[in-house]
Amino acid sequence: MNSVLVVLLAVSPYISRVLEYQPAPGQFCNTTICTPENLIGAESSMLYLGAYGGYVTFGFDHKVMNVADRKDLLIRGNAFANNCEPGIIQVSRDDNGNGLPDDTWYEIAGAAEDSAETIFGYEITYFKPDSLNQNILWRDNRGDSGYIYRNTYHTQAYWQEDMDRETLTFRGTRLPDNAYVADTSNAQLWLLPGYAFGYADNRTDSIDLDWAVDIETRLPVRLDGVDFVRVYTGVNQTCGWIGETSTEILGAEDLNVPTGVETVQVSANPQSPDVEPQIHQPTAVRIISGHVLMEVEGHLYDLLGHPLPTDF
Ligand SMILES: [Ca+2]
Ligand SMILES: [Ca+2]
Ligand SMILES: [Ca+2]
Ligand SMILES: [Ca+2]
Repeated sequence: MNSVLVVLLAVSPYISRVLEYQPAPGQFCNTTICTPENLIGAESSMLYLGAYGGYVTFGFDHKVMNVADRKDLLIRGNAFANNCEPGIIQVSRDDNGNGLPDDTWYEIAGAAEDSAETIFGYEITYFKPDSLNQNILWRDNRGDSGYIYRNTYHTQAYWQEDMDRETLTFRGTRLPDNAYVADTSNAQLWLLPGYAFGYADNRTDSIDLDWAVDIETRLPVRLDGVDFVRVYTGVNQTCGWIGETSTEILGAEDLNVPTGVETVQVSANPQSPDVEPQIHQPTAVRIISGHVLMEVEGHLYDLLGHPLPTDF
């Protein structure tokens, strides 16, 4: 073989792009934590999703692989003990290859999947208030209604001001309310314990892609990897003076991509350095028997660029 193959491996474990962002109304709308670019890279910071249904969709510079017997994805939130605001995680493959999140979505089934209080096919509509300093009315597809109430701590508009819409509708799974008041004798002490696994902004925030299910049938699906991840606020609950429950996330990480690997040179024939190099982007990163490997045009290489024997 007389060619020199140079592989530029620009694999970062962190979010590289945000494709969609639509917060639901809430007390941090129209603030700096409503900036979707906050999620990108190793130095990512907080993004606010608002009340039930508000979401963000993001991707990486590679397909996040479902590595057998390992967790695959960590989504960072700002939860701490008894302050969990669980966000539901969805994943998708770019099946039509257009780089856009317009393919079939699957949902990560977390600890509340089998709860009798979990509602599938939940739909909520928020209504733009007549003036931006008013509470925000919502109605759902179960005949209930309520308000996202304003509080004294946040005085800006709770309805996204640069949005040219009169209503805002979200559809998804609604998790059981997780908040309760521990002490009514003094100031209300609201406690929001987390679910055991499977949600964002919930303390235990790493997931296995093996937990993905079909959104309609709730049956498990087998995904070898995903190109897009979506997180949406999963509870519709208001907690007195602390206001609406709203998921925040601070970034995400592919747990099976090593940090610090940016460029890899694959030399099929190091003795011929004058041959015009070919630049290839790896199509996947795989972990086989504990080894991190790149796949380029169907061939596997280690992270030093050495081709692996075909019988590896
Ligand atoms: Ca896995
Ligand atoms: Ca697509
Ligand atoms: Ca929140
Ligand atoms: Ca939070």
